[in-house]
Amino acid sequence: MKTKILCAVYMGVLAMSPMLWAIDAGPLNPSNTVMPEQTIHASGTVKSIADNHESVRIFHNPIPELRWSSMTMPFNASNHALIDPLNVGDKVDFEFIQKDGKNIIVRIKKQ
Ligand SMILES: [Cu+2]
Repeated sequence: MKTKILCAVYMGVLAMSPMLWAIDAGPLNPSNTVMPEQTIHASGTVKSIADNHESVRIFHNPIPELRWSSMTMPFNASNHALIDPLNVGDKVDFEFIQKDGKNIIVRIKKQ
């Protein structure tokens, strides 16, 4: 009896795994590398700037694309030169990509 249940669970996992793979493989799909960069647009206020200019904390407005409500959170910069002109308190429009669990700003400008 127990074996039968375990077997059923195991088959269920096996049946699921291709779907999990498909979701997992999405960002690594080679076809994505030739697609134009998929960026997410947002706006907000610079709350703090890392000394090395490689990241900032931004209070961003809601981002419906990601179902994010407004919050203060860290963003990395693809290039620290993006951060150089910024000051704490600046209102900004920016675009970022999501990669390896990080939110990486690729464009940012003061409003
Ligand atoms: Cu956020």
